[in-house]
Amino acid sequence: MNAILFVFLIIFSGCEISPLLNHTYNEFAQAKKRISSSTHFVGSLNLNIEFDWPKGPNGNPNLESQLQLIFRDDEGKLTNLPATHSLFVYGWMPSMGHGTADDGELIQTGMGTYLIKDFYFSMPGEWDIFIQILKNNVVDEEIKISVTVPESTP
Ligand SMILES: [Cu+2]
Repeated sequence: MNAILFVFLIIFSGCEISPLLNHTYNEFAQAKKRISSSTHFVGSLNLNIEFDWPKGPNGNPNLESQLQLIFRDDEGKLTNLPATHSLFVYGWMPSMGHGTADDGELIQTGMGTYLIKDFYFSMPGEWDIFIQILKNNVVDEEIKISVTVPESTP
């Protein structure tokens, strides 16, 4: 009888505190808010960011890279950042602890569409791109995207 109760308690408490279940739930909640597997969800704005490279990424410091950020609502509609908000994007190489040669210049190219041009990596390798969402010039949310940067991208 004691043995049965013991097994019962293990099963019961296991269900209640399982980190696996919590993990699955969080993944599910996140997946529901992302409009596609290639977008990143910005919780503070309830918007998705689509991230791509119109040019590069180029690890050769003499070759320009360009990043494009496209913001969409949960129905996929292009959406501008609110007037109170702005963006700051920079690159960082975590293994060596340094930044890029130039983090470039951000311009808006269309509804919900932003381009960072004149962006120059200082070398090829594993880089993190940080997208900071600022509200009244204070960082409200930061999104990190890890990229493998080759010497050049044809
Ligand atoms: Cu480096």
